[in-house]
Amino acid sequence: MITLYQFKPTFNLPNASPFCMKVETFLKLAGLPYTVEIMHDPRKAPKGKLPYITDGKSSVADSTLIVQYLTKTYGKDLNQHLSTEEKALSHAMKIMMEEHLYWVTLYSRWVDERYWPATREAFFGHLPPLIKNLVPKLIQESMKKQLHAQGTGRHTPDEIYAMGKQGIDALATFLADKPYLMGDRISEVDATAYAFAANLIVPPLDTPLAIAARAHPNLVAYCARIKAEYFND
Ligand SMILES: N[C@@H](CCC(=O)N[C@@H](CS)C(=O)NCC(=O)O)C(=O)O
Repeated sequence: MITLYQFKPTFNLPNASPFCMKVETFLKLAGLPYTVEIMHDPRKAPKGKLPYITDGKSSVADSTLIVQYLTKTYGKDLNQHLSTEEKALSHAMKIMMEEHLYWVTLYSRWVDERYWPATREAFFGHLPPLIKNLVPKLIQESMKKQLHAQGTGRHTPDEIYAMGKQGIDALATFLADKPYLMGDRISEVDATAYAFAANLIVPPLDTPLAIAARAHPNLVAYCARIKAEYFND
């Protein structure tokens, strides 16, 4: 049995971590049965980040490696119908979200003081009073360091949000009026796109990124469609 280790559901989403939500979405798209184990401390994960899965004696960390493992082990290639060029294109879209949109989203939640209090409450509100004052601050510092090392954290808020909006607009433009990102049939990149788009649109945070994403009716409808089709439980 596949066990998915991930954070608790937050912000009215299956997961406020787009990488965890991507893997859970992939499992549903592939029709693979799984159970979920909630973890609060990613430092206990094999690579210090969530998600990871176990499957019998196998343990796989990192959403992309998990999808590769599941694809190979269970013969669930969701990209089978795509041409080589379409595969290249969907890979580029995936990387745009996972390596670019991720960081601007992280900035909006963990650094921008307008949205940090709501983030702190959503992620740490359940903790006992003493820890509740200490732990969020420590993790916020770690996020700031990661953002600085990656580079996004060195820009001004206006620059960061302008870059984020460009990515969101590109995603919505590429989706256009297609039901799924690569056309009429759902494919692997939809797991990433749904996770990232829903993580902008659904949480009760009116960040500039959320506003930019909600301004695209096709993106909003896309999220609603995938939720209705695959997350009706
Ligand atoms: N490349 C990894 C990224 C996973 C990742 O960044 N996970 C975040 C949550 S969204 C995490 O666990 N962060 C904890 C930390 O950085 O301490 C993947 O695709 O799974």
